[in-house]
Amino acid sequence: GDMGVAAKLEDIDEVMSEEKVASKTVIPTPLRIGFLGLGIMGQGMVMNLLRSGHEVTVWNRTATKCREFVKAGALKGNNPADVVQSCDITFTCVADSTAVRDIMFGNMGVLDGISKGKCYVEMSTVDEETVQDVADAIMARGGAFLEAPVCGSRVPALEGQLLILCSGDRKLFDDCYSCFEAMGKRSFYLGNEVGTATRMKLINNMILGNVVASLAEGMALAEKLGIDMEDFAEVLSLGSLSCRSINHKSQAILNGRFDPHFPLQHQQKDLRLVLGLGDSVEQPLHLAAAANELFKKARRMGYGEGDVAAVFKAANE
Ligand code: NA7
Repeated sequence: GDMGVAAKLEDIDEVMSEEKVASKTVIPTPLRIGFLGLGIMGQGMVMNLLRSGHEVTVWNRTATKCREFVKAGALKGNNPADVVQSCDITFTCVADSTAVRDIMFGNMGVLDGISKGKCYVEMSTVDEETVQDVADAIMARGGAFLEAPVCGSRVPALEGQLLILCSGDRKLFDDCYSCFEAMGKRSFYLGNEVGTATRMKLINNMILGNVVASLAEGMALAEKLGIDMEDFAEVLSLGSLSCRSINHKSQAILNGRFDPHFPLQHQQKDLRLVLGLGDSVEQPLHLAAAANELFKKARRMGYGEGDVAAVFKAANE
């Protein structure tokens, strides 16, 4: 292929655009904000809350991850209960339902800090039963609950460009306005029924998982047929399939770079959860079922903490 274009393609590794971050004008709520979970997503989200002038108290299971945020102006909570007690609205964004339940129901967990009027926003993507249990427990103590799973990975989180899908307490959604402005490019209120937002998020990620699995198979086939991979990635990026996911993931596969933007184990979790949703209404999901097996294999091969693009390793065996 053309050298100039090929060289440019190598730079497509997703980098944060300072422009997108700087162009925001958010008027921060005076409410005190708590944030539990400083993983790949939480880190970007908290930085944008701080940058826009919110008062944020953070907590993470591995406490060392709090340091950078305290330097950037955050307060540090000793445990989830402590954060909830000292804040008006507490957000959580952690790995999976085990993490959500530990933080909620564990010793000095969220529930120990909830009293009448406290607000809790669950931003992790977990199964509906867990979301419902969390919502019930919060509301039984007089708290308000909103589920707010997000679409977007590491870079959109850093840029404040997430899509925030919400269902639950309408007033709480309104009170989150400036926080959602800081973290997202759009937020949606999808109704008061718990589970609605998670369902939409899971279907979005099902399509994403199918696309990435298909890309991985396509690139594995191309390699076996002796097709020039750089040319192929370039063709993909110039054709109608060109989008952030295809472009970034094809570059990751090409360069064998699987540092996590969206951890593969979370993609597999989302596929597993969406297959359950399909079950519940007898909707066949042939492609998602096949993609799930491929991601499962990649986990088994040790790529769970790597990027979703590492599913190529399973496809290319
Ligand atoms: P990461 O980068 O894998 O981060 C996971 C976070 O979850 C991290 O803060 C972990 O704390 C925390 N975690 C995991 N297990 C536990 C338990 N048992 N108790 C407390 N905290 C826990 O995930 P992402 O940021 O990419 O994704 C977060 C969510 O958004 C997820 O649902 C995605 O599907 C969407 P640690 O630092 O390991 O102590």
